[in-house]
Amino acid sequence: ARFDAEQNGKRAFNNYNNNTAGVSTPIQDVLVRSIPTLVLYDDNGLDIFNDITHVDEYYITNAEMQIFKDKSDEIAQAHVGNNGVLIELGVGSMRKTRYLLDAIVSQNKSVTYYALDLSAQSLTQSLQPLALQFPSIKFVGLLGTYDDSLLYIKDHLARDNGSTRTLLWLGTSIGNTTRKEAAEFLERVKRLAMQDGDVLLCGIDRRNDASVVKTAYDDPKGVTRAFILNGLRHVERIFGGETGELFPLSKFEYVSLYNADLGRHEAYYRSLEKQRVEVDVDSLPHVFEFEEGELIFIEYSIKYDAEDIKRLMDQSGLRWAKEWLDQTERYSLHCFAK
Ligand code: AVJ
Repeated sequence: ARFDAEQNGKRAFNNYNNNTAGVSTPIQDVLVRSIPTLVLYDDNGLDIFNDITHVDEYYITNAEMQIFKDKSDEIAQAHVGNNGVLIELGVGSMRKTRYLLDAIVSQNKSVTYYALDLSAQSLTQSLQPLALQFPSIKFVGLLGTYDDSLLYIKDHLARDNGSTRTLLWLGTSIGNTTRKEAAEFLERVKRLAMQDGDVLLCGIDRRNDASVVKTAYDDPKGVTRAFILNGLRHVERIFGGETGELFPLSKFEYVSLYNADLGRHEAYYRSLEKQRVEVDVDSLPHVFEFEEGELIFIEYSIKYDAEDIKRLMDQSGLRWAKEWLDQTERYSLHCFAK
């Protein structure tokens, strides 16, 4: 299944225009316009995100890695069946997946590993070295969106006698959608891709100190800033513009806010001056006008405490089974069961 980022981006950006289906996020009781978060994840954005995972201030990656390093034996023992199927929603860098695969192989289990991603390039880059390192594991790449893959799993991965599925949704990817959307997504995962006995291992960032979160999303080296601003380059391409032509960096900046009450980091663009951006939408000329200082929403990174997780379980119908914390207790890997 192929995902057409250009088409999707265009469709979604159109909503921004009439502000109906586009997200509106209340900031100080003002509704702001928004650009779909997805524009951050073009090939260049995926590369910069990979750089973020090497930034010390972005504690999330190290925390999750440490959990897999310490707990993979236990996880593989209890939650990966022999002749089982592993399905990772979004492959990312696979640095932590190695620990789990190591444990599986040393327990002499044979598994098939399905890795899903939006980018063919990152699927190939991630899976090729793993296939060499773990010859006893069968690797299959799935190119497409989460929802494409849930349907694929439902239709093609009929579960034969007794083997179980272990789904992985790591890296606090859940944080990019609202709490309501996250619960709805988990409900679909449960309904379409899980059967009794299957589990979903879900890596989720906790509601940490505001200063810790703030530094993670506005790091001193500016890697996060580069990641967010790259979204504007992608939007320009979607509109057929040249680099820096429609949204020059002299006229927009990155704004990072941590809303501790709501437990979420919010990323915005700020228009540095009053300006008009002229584009074509479906071959018709269209003008976007921005006020000086106007914020344009681009991304949530939503955090979960124990109460939030409980609500997520109530709303999705999944059953909470277990959790593992990293040493700093900032991050948790949850095991949800059907
Ligand atoms: C890919 C959603 C896990 O929200 O922590 C990192 C994306 N944005 N820095 C996150 C992101 C800015 C990241 N996720």
